[in-house]
Amino acid sequence: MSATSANKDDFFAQTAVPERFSEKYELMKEFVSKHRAIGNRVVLVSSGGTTVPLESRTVRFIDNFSIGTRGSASAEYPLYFLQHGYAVIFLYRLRSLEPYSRHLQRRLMDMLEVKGDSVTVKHDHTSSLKSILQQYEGVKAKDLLLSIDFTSLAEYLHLLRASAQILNAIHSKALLYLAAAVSDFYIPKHEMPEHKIQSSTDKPLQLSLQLVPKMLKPLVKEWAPDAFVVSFKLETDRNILIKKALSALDKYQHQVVIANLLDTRKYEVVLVTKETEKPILLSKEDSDKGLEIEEEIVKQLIARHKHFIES
Ligand code: 9Z3
Repeated sequence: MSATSANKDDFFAQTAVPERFSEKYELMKEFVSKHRAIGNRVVLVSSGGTTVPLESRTVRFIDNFSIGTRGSASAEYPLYFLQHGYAVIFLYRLRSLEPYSRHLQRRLMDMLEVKGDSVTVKHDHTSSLKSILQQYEGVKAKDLLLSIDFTSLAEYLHLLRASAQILNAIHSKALLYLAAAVSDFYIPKHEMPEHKIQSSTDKPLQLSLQLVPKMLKPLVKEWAPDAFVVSFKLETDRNILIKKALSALDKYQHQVVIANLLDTRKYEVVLVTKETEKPILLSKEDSDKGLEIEEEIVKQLIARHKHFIES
């Protein structure tokens, strides 16, 4: 596998505008302008992994580990803090976890039981289910959540650019929370076979991937220059994590990097700014009680975003 790099214009030129793009664009535009009119802040939460197709008529693709726990959990918390007046665009990988329904996805079968002719919720799950449904209904009634899906890297980046440009209309009231696990490598359209790669040639498969241009740069400089931007840095080596986070802040000049390690990401992150490094930890005890680290991450960010807007 070898890799060379392209610039962002090449990338967008080499990748077709995704299906249903204009419909999604209009939904985001309408959502932002509605919340702008009532003075709400809007947060874009990106979530889940991107695929990198190996064929135009895609049978195979490269993927990554992310199932969107961070993004889907985080999208719920600004809504818990309704007094902070946030609406959420949830840009997520299709079939990854989603806010509210994530609580049911793996447990639904254990929550229900058959009683005579009907299906009911088991007694010990009633109150948690009721609370999730109430929160969800409140969010729906106030139209505070817009979910937009993507699958491939190209779809994600086209939608990221569009949403950032749309959000710039609300200037500093926009918060971009980029938790999606985005591929660093891709195969440009003109180098991709149209049909399924054949295995009958007896030769090992050789792939040549290009480096995806770093989109944080145009995002901060051109697409949403007034927004509060939070990126995530994922590493597996603790020794380079903070250095890489600081280097991203220096290169892209945005506000915050949340640094996390693959193995400990649910219990430990560091909120890094140019001036500060703030560890956020979730104890085993709190985790056993069902608490999540995203609540504290979002609390911290809401406070910093408030300060950013005021200054
Ligand atoms: C993250 O670091 C997220 O916290 C995770 C969440 C993807 C680890 P899960 O979905 O995991 O809850 O299982 N996201 C950003 C990862 C990323 O692609 N960052 C790039 C990098 O580190 C640049 S923005 O270079």
